[in-house]
Amino acid sequence: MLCRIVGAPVQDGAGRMGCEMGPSALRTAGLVAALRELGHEVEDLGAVQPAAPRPVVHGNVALKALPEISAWTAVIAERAYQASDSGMPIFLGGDHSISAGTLAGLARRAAERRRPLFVLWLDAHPDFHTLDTTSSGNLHGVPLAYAAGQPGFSGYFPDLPATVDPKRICALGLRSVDPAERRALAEAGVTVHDMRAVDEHGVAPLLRAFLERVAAEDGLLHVSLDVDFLDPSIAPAVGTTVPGGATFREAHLVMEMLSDSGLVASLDLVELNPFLDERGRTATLMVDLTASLMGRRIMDRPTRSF
Ligand code: 4U7
Ligand code: MN
Ligand code: MN
Ligand code: MN
Repeated sequence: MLCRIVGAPVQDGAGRMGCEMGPSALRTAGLVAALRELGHEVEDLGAVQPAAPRPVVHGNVALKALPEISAWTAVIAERAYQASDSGMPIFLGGDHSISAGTLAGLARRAAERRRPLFVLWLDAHPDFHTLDTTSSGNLHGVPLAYAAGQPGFSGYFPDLPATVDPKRICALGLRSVDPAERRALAEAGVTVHDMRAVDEHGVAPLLRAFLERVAAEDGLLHVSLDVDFLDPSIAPAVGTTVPGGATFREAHLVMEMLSDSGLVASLDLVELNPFLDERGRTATLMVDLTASLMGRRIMDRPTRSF
């Protein structure tokens, strides 16, 4: 498989600085070597360059860095569209606002190919705020709502040539959902598996049911992995830690099942804040999880099925 690495060193969408060092830390932790060891060809497309922000004013005075994130979204969307013309793009964040751009570009690509785009959102949070409902004003909390065509982005974020059907989104690992998000997710029909569901059923049947839907529709699957999907005890390098996250083995199992499915077309690795890491352990874990997703196994398995 040809892996195409795209850096998106965005940090203005998060509440604190540091995510702009994310791509660098993931490279330092050996991402490219890990992919090559698995037999993949790797093309490093370098970093997306920020575009000049144009002034935008919005009624929600809490919003932070709206002109900057709007400008980033436009350039990332264009790059994501280009990078998805062949191989498997891997986007290195950057805070999660980069997914406004990656999803916009990938949705455009999927529409052009007449294939349905599915999204697996691995995160403590659904990031399903609109510009009107966010009270923190941190725009890493809005990308999924934007890409899913929720109201109120028009004129502030780039217009979407194609949206992601909310019924083709599965959010897994949630444990911090704001009231406005809860309502919007239910109304839009997003599949939501919170940590309670993971505790009750285990991660495997929840993920398997979603993968079966993707396979049945011959979909393209995008995976967006927020560091805070993981429990903070194993992944401290994130600004928005929430206790009770995925364990080491739960996270690897998700990646291994995704790999076996053969359905994953693109990946975001986001929210890594290297300034908060402990001797690179979170960056290393993110690279190891990516390796599991790209075929690394403990033991060979006779049949590759999910
Ligand atoms: B992340 C939050 F209030 N919902 O809007 C908000 F809980 O990309 C968190 O998932 C957003 O890390 C987290 O600020 C965004 C908060
Ligand atoms: Mn997120
Ligand atoms: Mn999160
Ligand atoms: Mn976060």
